[in-house]
Amino acid sequence: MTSAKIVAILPAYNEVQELPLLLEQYKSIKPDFPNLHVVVIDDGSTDGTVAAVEAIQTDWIEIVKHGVNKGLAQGMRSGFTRALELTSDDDFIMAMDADNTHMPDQLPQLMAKMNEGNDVVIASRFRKGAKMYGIPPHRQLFSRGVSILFQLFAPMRGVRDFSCGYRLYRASTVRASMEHWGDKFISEDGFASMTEILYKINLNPGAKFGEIPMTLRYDQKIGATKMPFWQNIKDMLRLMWENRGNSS
Ligand SMILES: Nc1nc2c(ncn2[C@@H]2O[C@H](COP(=O)(O)OP(=O)(O)O)[C@@H](O)[C@H]2O)c(=O)[nH]1
Ligand SMILES: [Mg+2]
Repeated sequence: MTSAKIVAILPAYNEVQELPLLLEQYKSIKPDFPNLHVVVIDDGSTDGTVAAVEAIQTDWIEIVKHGVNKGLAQGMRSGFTRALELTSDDDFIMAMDADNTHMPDQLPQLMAKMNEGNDVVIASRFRKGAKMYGIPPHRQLFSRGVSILFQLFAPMRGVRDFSCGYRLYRASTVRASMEHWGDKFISEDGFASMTEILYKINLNPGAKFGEIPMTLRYDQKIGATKMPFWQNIKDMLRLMWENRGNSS
């Protein structure tokens, strides 16, 4: 059991089929993390996602509603903003997909790695021991290509998985970046925002990144991916170019 306060932010857009299953998993780890709080950011879902979350009556799961769809980047901005209201500097902010493919029971591993002195710990598809199920070949190629290219041209010490959204952050680290960058902490509009967050944090003096091997249950995904594939490739190549050489 850990008494650390952890706020999990779950950006969600039309996840009515998967999100309730994910929240069930959160309920099963809650006894080990009594100070765990979950914030779902509903981004104008039209499929009943809001009603499904509201049907779960607990004081540790809340929902922030956008009303209209504003995109993943705005989901993350809203999530971090709410998480910072709920945390102080010794606390932690976790983020993951809401599509029941990321496993909340990896939280103890993330915490252990954090306690080695890291500021951000990434659940990584590219560490020995990672397990991946049901990922389409073109997506495997894409994420591996991103990992290889970014490590070559825009490396960050300790980072192999630049695009996976399942991460644990020190609240103080997110707060420092938000205070420094303001609205520009996340300036990307789309899925590349997840990668941009790492580059911005990497500019904090002494920022340290760690990774644990991820279990990715893409086979549990019922609905289609929300990632605009070709747009994301363009955005990621541009982001890599903008960050070439100036990271460590
Ligand atoms: N807030 C918000 N979240 C989104 C939007 N599009 C996707 N997401 C969420 O972002 C996460 C990643 O999307 P997902 O379809 O799982 O991408 P994949 O895992 O890369 O195939 C999921 O939790 C989605 O619900 C959006 O427009 N707004
Ligand atoms: Mg996903």
